[in-house]
Amino acid sequence: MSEQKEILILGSTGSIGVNTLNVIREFPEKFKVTGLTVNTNIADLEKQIEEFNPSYVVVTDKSKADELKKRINIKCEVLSGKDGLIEIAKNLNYDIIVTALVGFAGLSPTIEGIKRKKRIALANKETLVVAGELITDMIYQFGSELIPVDSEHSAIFQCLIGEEKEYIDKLILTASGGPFLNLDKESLSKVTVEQALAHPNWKMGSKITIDSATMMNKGLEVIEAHWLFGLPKERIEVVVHPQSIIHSMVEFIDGSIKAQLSLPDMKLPIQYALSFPERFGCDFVETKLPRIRELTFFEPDFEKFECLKLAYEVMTAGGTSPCILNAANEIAVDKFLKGKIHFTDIPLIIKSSLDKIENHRTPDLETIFECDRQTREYAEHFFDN
Ligand code: MN3
Repeated sequence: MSEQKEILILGSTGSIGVNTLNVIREFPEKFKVTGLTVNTNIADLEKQIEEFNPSYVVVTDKSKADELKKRINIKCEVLSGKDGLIEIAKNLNYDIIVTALVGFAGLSPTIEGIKRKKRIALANKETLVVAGELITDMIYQFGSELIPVDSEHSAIFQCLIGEEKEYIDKLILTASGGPFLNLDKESLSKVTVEQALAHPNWKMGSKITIDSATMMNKGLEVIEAHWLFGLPKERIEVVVHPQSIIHSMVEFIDGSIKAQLSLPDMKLPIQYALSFPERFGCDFVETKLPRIRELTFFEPDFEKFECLKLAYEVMTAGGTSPCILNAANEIAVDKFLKGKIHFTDIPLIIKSSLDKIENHRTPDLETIFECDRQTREYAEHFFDN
């Protein structure tokens, strides 16, 4: 990859978006930003436009988009709304689309990138969770490239280089266990938003941080791994590894295990998704193993972390049930963050949604959108009567 690659970042002011720009800043001769998108944060976007000079930006919130157009003398086009996201993915010049939007919103623009045979640097795990079968079929059909940005999946992707699929015995996803690893199940109902947001190892957005505390994040990652690497859930294991130094592992049929290690820093998997198959020299992190001293591993507690159990269950059910799980979880996490429900209500709402909303076996995109809408509506009003 000697020539300069053009990059479109969906969700440029979130934690993955900002780290992607941190990587791009280090390699001005390798990468150029052509498009950026945000929901509402036009203050940060304005600074990004100033520094990276994209030709197009999208602000999903229409009034904020109008405000941005008025406020500055920018040389780039400003689009708005969800249509704007689709339009930029469909028409802008770019080589790599980094999908770092939060939640389900990343699906439609990702599909546009796939149709254009672009490299998808996938940071939005919900895309594969809700529409894994559709997306993987399309990737195959259009011959586009899907490179994981999620640190666990990047680790597995790196461990698999030079290996045949038939040599894989199982994938081992590591989980930090989150802030409540050592709390007993009874105390979980009393935890506060502040406690849940205090992740021991990773600094991330609030939605994914709550998902880490419930271990739903790992559940979503198991589903993501299933679609990315084509293995059944029985061959995807979760191991709690509180130090977050091993980002994940692959065990091969001869019993040998490969792992990928480093201090936790999202810039590494992001950079690899942009530079692959090359590696670029950088000094973002320096992993001194004698300073870490100790790596420990535990089995996850499926009774305490019900969300992780539910994620494995929807993989058996298939169809739109992962979509129901995801939509109910997004609503429940939002309610918890707003202080409206208890931490332990999150799996309760998800379980009830899975019971109440119909599972469609082989859904098309329309069915998935409708299922998502229905579930949100149901979960939103769960405690109303
Ligand atoms: Mn992850």
